Amino acid sequence: MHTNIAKEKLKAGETIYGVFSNGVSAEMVEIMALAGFDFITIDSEHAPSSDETNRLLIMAAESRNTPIFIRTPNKLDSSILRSLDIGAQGLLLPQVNSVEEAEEIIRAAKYAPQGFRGVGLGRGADYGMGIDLPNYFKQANDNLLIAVQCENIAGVPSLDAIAQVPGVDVIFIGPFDLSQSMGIPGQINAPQVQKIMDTVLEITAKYGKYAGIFTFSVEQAKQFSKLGFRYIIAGSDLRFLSDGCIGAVKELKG
Ligand code: 3PY
Ligand code: MG
Repeated sequence: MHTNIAKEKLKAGETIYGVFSNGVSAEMVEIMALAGFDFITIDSEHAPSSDETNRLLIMAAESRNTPIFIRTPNKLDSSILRSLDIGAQGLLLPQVNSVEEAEEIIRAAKYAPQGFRGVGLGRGADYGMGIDLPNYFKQANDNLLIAVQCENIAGVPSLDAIAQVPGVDVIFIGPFDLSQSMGIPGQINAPQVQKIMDTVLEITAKYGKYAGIFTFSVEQAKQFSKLGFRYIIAGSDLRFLSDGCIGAVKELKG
């Protein structure tokens, strides 16, 4: 089992910067890892990648010593279990709007005593080869980095309780869906959206958890870091590719 270096960095006080893999490409995963991102998150909520492909993307990231997480397509126990069994070191769960949902996620993701994760001993457990079984369960629980998304106004009253759930490490703002749920889609700098960002920063600080957020802009990522966000996803492979293409064509053709 690989040590979750991204989680270690968080614990050591660093801000970690990640990137979404939406291109379903092992090569792009390797490039992002070699560039030095702290972690990569396969976006199986939005990208057309399923477990069969995800396991290859995970192997690509591991070959470049970079932690790789999965944003699951939903909050089902089976999606959580399959992502972990193929070797994801962390999860990002969309639309977590109640304490019950957060508790169920932890039950599905952690072995006893914290939860009831099904025991498969697949690739995430080195196929059961050479592992010290009694220690494995604890190590797997400790290694995992769980981020739940705050991206719906309906979940905001539950944030305080969600942050207190043991095993929830990060509350991660999805600014686009959050603003959409407030009737102002895409207006991520609107004061009412910013107010919820402040709330997430306050609540995570209060309970010793980490605040996370997504942005397409490197400039904004730096500002979020200054505000206290510690787990920042700054763009995606497809976005970097499209920016690079647009820039090159502009240079060539004016
Ligand atoms: C959102 O902005 O809704 C997100 O989920 C970003 O990852
Ligand atoms: Mg979202």
